[in-house]
Amino acid sequence: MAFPENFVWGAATSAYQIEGAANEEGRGESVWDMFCRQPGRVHEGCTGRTACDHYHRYKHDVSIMHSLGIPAYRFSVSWPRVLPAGTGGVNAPGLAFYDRLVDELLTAGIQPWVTLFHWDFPYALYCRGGWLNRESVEWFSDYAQVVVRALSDRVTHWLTFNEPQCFVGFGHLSGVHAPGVRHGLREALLAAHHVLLAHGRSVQAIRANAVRSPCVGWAPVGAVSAPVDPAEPADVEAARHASFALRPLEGPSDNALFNTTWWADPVVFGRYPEDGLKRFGDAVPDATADDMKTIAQPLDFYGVNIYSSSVIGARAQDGHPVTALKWPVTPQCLYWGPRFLFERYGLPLVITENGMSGIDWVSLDGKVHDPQRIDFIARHLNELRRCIADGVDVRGYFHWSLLDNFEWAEGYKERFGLIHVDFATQKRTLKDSAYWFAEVIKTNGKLPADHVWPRRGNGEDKHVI
Ligand code: IFM
Repeated sequence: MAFPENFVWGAATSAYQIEGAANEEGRGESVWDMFCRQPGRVHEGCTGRTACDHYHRYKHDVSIMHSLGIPAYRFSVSWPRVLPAGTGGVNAPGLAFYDRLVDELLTAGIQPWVTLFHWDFPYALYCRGGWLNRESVEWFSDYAQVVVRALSDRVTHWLTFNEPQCFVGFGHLSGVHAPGVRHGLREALLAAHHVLLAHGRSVQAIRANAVRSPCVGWAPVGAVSAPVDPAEPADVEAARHASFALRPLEGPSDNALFNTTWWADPVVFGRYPEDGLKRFGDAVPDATADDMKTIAQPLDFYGVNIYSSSVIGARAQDGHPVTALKWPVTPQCLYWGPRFLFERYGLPLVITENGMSGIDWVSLDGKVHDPQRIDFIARHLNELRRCIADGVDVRGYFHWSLLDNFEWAEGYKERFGLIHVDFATQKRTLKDSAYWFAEVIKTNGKLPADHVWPRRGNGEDKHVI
């Protein structure tokens, strides 16, 4: 069985993780530039200053996508590249970069999916209070307007925020991501409220300014759970409950905002969840009825980033495989995650990120053999296909990531790409998984139930492009 007709296959990246050119052509600083400068914050003191140098190599990167037959590409726009001070004057060369990128993609037959915010908040606005300042709502929607006016004659697919659970929770509560502040819950919840408002206002800005009819979503974390024993109704119910409950905090870098409902209930239902209101108590910001109405703008799809799930049930699970980043490999997350989200929120879903960090390097034969990534994708897609067959409306799958890139506080030690990047030379080498994913796309995901190893020997087996 293949995936549905018109199912969207793609790969995803984000601006700060790949673009580099941090000090070029008028780009302003982001909080990640600031964070990377602080000793001990990022593994080995790495920065996104050069990253994959995609700013200069985007044509090449698009040509690789084209050669692989990737039909859709999700990338983010860097707010401080477009508006160096976060508000006010537009940096024309910065905006022109995205203009060229969109043209290049369309010429290659690749559909652009544009994320407006993937964590690189303008430093200048951080100095004005950042997300704690209620003005951030208007700063963001003004920025959204600039981007939409520039690109929406060609771009139709828009996402507002990537993983607010992370940039608010890790950035403002546990402090392990930029801007690296360890606020209390009250301030973090205030920042969260402003981000939610900014989401709503930017959806309005997209719809009001788009030249071509827009398809609008977002890309939160899918903090989901799966049952240990799917045949056991109590396990399924426990997993469903856990998927929509606040999580117990397990360690010092945990953040209380790493859950689904504090974010998605306001966005879809226009209200904060009861258990959160109870648990967070008087740390919850005052939210007017108007605020909640603004937040709950109609969305065309619910994008969600799902990498893993907790596995819940009466019987304890005895261990599981892990990725290089030690994230549990639980392919059933792409069955139960979308299923539970669809049940609760009723919106068409798009898997906007899924993937794994592997121990990948260029072998003596010049190739990058990453059988575990192939197996990972195959297992996850099998689950996703089963989920769709059971009636869940999932419209697309974007692999994270197109390229190995700057993995935030982990620097360059984690490799999530379908394409290996040698960060010293910027040489791109297609991993086995890239060729295999190309087959997946070509056959619309018509995989056998077990995994498929890469097919070779057709003369197109050039790993280095
Ligand atoms: O690299 C990140 C991405 O920026 C957001 N989602 C998770 C990925 C892997 O950690």
